[in-house]
Amino acid sequence: MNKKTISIIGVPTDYGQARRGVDMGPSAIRYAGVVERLEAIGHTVQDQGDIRVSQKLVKAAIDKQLLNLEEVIDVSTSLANRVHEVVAEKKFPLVFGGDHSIAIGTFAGLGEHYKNLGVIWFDAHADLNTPDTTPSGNIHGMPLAVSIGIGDERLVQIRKYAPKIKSKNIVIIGARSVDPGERELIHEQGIKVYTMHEIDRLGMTRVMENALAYLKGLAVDGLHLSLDLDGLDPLYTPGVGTPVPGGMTYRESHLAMEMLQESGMLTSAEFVEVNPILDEKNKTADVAVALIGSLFGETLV
Ligand code: EXY
Ligand code: MN
Ligand code: MN
Ligand code: MN
Repeated sequence: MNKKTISIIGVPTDYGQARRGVDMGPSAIRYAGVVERLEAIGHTVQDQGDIRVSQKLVKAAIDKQLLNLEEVIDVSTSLANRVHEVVAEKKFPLVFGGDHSIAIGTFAGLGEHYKNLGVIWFDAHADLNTPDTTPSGNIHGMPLAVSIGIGDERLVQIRKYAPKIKSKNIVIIGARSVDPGERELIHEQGIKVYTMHEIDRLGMTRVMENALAYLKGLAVDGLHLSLDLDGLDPLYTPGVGTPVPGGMTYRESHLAMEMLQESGMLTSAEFVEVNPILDEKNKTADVAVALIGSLFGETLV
C-alpha cells in the first residue's frame, strides 16, 4: 500500500441547505480522530485547518431557487483555490464538509489538473438539480449539475472555466431519492447510476467491479470520491440533514472503500453532510473516520 501525503481541508459551511449544525462537520470528524487514524496507517497528514466561512445568523432568502447563493460562491471559490494548490503540490486533497454544496469548490479546484477526471458519487441523492428543477432551492442538491456545467453561471464559472467534469465520467452509487428533473438530466447526459435496487440485485462487489472497470475503460487520469454520509442507511449515519431509509450498510460501504483502495485509482476525496447536532453522540463522524481508514488501506492484512 503506497503511503500518501494527505492534505486535510475543513469546510465549515451550512449555506447549501437549511438545517443548522452541518457547519460543525469538520470539527466532528477531527474529534473522531481522523488524523491519528491516517497516521497510524503510515500516511503523512497535514491538516490545513478550515476555509474561512462568513457567519450569517439569519439566512435571507433573496433568490428562493438559489438560497444563500453569495455565501456559496464565496466558500466554493476559497475552497477551489485551496484544492488547486494542494494538487499542484502533488498532495492528496481530503476535504471535510459541511454540506454537499462544497463539491462545487472541490471540483473547481481539481478540474484544471485533469483532462479526464473520474467521479464516484456515493449518495442517497443525485445532487443534479438546477435552479429550474430544484424542489427546495438548496444548493447542496445541485453540485453535480453545476460541475458538468449546468446551472447558475455564477456557480458554473467558479475559477472561470467550465465544465469541471464530464457527465460520462460520473458513477452515482446508492441513489434512492432522485427528483424528476434529475432523472431527465441522467438520461439526457447518459450518467451512470447504480441505485440501491442495483446494489440489492448485483451486490456491492459487482457494482464496484463494474464501476471501476467502466472508469478504467474511459482511461480516467484521476478519480475523485465524493462521499455523502447520507448514502449509508440512517441506522448507521443518523447525523445527516436529509436521511433516506433503505441505504447502504456499514459493511457494504466499507467494501466499496476497500475496493477503491485496491484499485489504486483514487486521487482525491471529500466526506460531507456530517451534522453532529442531528447525530447520536458522534456516531456519524465515527463512521466517516472508519470509512476513511478503509479508503486509505487500514483493513489490508
Ligand atoms: N433532491 C433534493 C433537493 O434538491 O432539494 C434533496 C437534496 C439533498 C442533497 C443532499 C446532499 O445530498
Ligand atoms: Mn495553477
Ligand atoms: Mn449529496
Ligand atoms: Mn445526499
